[in-house]
Amino acid sequence: MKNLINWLRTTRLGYLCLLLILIWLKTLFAYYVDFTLGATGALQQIILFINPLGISAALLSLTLYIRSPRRAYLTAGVIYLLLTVLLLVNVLYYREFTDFMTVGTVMSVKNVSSGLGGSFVNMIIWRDAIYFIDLALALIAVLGYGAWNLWRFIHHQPARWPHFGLTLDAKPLGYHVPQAVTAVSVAVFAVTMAVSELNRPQLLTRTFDRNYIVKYLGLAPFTVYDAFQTAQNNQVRASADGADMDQVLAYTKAHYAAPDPTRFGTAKGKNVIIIHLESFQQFLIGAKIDGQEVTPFLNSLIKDQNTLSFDNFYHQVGLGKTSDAENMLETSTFGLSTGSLFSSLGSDNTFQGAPALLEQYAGYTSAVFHGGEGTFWNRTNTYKSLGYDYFFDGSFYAHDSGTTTEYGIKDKLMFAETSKYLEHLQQPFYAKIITTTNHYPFFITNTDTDFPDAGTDDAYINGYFRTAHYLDAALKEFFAYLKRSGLYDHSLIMMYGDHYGISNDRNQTLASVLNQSVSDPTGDTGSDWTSFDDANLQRVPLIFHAPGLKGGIDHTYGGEIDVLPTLMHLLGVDTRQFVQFGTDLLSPAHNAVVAFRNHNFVTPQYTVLGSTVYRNSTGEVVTPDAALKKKLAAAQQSVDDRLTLSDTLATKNLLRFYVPSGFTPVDPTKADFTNSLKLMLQAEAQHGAQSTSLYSRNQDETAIGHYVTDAPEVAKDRSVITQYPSAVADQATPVIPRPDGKQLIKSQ
Ligand code: GP9
Ligand code: MN
Repeated sequence: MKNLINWLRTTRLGYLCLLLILIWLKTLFAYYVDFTLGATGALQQIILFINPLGISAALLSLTLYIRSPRRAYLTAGVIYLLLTVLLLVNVLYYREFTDFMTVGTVMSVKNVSSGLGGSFVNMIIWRDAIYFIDLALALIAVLGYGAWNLWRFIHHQPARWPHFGLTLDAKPLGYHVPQAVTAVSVAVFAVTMAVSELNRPQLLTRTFDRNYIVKYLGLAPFTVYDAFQTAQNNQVRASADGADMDQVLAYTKAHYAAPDPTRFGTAKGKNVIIIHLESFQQFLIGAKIDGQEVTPFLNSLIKDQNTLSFDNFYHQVGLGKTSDAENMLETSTFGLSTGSLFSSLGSDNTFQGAPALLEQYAGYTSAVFHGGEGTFWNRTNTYKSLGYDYFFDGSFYAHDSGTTTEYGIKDKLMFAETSKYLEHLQQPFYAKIITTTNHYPFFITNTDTDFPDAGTDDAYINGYFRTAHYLDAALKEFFAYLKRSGLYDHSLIMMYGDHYGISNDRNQTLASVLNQSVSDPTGDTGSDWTSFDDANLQRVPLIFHAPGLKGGIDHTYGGEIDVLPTLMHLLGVDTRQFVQFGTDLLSPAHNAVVAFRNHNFVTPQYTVLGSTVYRNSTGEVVTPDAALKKKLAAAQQSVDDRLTLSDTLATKNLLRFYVPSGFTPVDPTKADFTNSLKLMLQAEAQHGAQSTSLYSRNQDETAIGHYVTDAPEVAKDRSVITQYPSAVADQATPVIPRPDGKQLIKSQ
């Protein structure tokens, strides 16, 4: 034993072994504690156990070729540091996204701005010390030595270097030792690859999901593989031509679902107000904490006879989360299998999005409102590509201290401030309002809500119900305003939850609150919790409300991909020639197989997760007979076809080869979002007596006086919602003369 410790301490190979053992242990800790890799059977367990070894050893062995001992030791330390950072970043990322960090995500981080950084720090919990305690101690030692050396320098004493109990091994290694070590490491890695290929054929060519690749090959090979894929993607685009588009068109034409004629056009000509309910899951509807309804307003709205809502509606986002939801809602094409489509393709791809389609086929003006950083998820660029006329980002909102939470302006203020812009939009308008308060870390003060704490030992779950309650209260105020101002009579309001707020690793704690949740037929908690229960919780609300709309709770199975055709048909816009992968939820021909981004799926009867089939009504695992197998294979095919074709469309940027008849492709360079207010007011002025904005219809009177909110910031100073923030106020002045010379736009 003593000899072994000495060997580890005093030889180069020993030092490398030490680092290898440490990174191996850390990785195994992550595999078993932080990641859910789903290794089943002895073979998979063995692969999982040894897969961190080969690649780490191969990388560390490279330092054996460095002759200078100090440089070799330092390089090995740096490699160890990088492997640790890769691991830790993935642990944190996984905690939020239940997936691994991809090169695409890293590359788009500059677009995603600083928001994720803030969340990342919030993600760290005590046990993460395992990953960096050694590095932290080393850093402290280095700093300590630095200070000591300064003292020694002043006192004319020679410097001393930290040695961490190691002795630098100055002996150069024989010529063959480095080669032998590298060869053995590579061989270990090759064996893991070969065994993986046997156990899971076509692992890399089919890329089932990231979990699989990490489970079989490890984190570092996954990252390298992913980088390679990204580079390849860039090439793919260059190789595309019009013939690829024909294949997509053949599919979407063949799978077009004609609208139910009794529903088609029933909301024709109405304004569309889309409210993006951040991180809002279906289980919130009807849920109670301490006997109090979490969402009393939405609960009553759903019962209203003018409300059409769906209770088997799933989010289908991938890693792009909010941006994936937005992309599906506005294009009826899927997000990417990796990263965010908005971030990676939003600036350059050709889109045929809802704002442009509704403008060109139904005369809508479009605007999108988000009270945070405009660059987040590359929104500013992507919204231009989608054809939005105006984007009111955080710079158009009062961002005084106390008015914001992490991702943007607080929801109550968001709706109130949005209203003073909304009233200048030409009608009919298509307006999307993105809420943010109900976002991880779900923080809200007692001044903003008095809703009770759910009392679990998970602060995020407790906060989630409180922020959701706050959002519900904000919606109530906004609806009241819409009614008082008169906008309500001419509007179709659509609300949807973009994705989960509570990630899968928290669901068991959540289950104790939901107990026999309506959205989980099994009522599982604790040890009988399964992936089926997780899948059930991926339901999010989809709600349409308009005076005169035929309401009811619709149990049709569907997902975010299906919203655009549903909405367009309600508005009376024919979708036959558009490239859409979803189908109208109200159509008799609707495809009720709901595809998750990882190719798992849900049908009205079954939930298929990998190779496991669950019966929806009972949650039990079923072994399909021949007939069911055939049915499920067809469903899987439909899922794969849609996802694959949608991916081809996006990665090859195929829409540049297709222009629907009567459509003019969007020119994103024409938009000037920093001047959104100015341009909107100019348009209002230029329309003169023909202007259809609420403000013009009210004889140039603002309706913002109708806005009632109990937000404490407004109680203190109402100008928070009635005045333009100083950064954009000059866009409303000087007063713009109307062409008929009759009246002037008044600034508020
Ligand atoms: C806030 C949003 C946050 O609107 O951008 O994005 P998410 O983390 O939910 O994807
Ligand atoms: Mn979101």
